[in-house]
Amino acid sequence: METMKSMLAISLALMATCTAAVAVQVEPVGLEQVPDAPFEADEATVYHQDFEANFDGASGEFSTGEGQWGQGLHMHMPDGRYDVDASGLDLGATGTVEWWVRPRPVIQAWRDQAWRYFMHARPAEEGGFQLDLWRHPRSELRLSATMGMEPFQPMDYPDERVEINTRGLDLEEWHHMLVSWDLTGDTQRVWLLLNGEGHEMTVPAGTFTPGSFASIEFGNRPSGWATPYIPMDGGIDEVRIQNVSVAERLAQ
Ligand SMILES: [Ca+2]
Repeated sequence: METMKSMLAISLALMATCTAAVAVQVEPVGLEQVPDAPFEADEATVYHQDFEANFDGASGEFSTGEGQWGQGLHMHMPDGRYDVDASGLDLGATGTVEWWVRPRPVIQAWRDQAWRYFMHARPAEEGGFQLDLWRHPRSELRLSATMGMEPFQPMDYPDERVEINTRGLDLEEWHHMLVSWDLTGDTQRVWLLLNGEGHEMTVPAGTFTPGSFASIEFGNRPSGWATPYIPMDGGIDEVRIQNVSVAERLAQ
């Protein structure tokens, strides 16, 4: 009887795994236009930082220096980071975070062997919807969407992820990053675009429970993780957060 029970449990687990794998669909998409000027605040913009004047949120080792436009924030080894307090932002079931990045060219971050963290959208409630964007030689640039995620998960976890190969990127240039989500409707959608090209991931409604965010964090390990530092080591500029998804800006 115990054997049958455990066989049944294994079968159910396998079925659940297969269902999840089929449920996640990833399609290539592109922006109609990559931004070619500093962002203009529009009615959907809930946060904008160009690093041209005094700003809050940077901590650890950091300095200001050349940006994509004017001045940018340079986050240094080992603990430089930039955190946006998202608790007061009108950000929930839909949103877009975009910014420009330039890891220090000498570290060859787009093709090296290190684990580097680019962004973490930290949920207001523990176990809430969160987004993680990082690069690792085995995963390339990866955006994952989870309901809470512990560090040091297996490399093939979770199924709800989008990856972009970064090996061809120019080490000297600034690059446009965009992460977006829309958890409303019959399918929930999450996007990752790098220099205007990337992927749309769709999952069935109910896969993720929309919630608000405590912080949007850039350039190092997520706050609260007891891991060693995971520095991006380089510059960011023109951080913009909107409370709408990128859907209407995609090329048809
Ligand atoms: Ca700037």
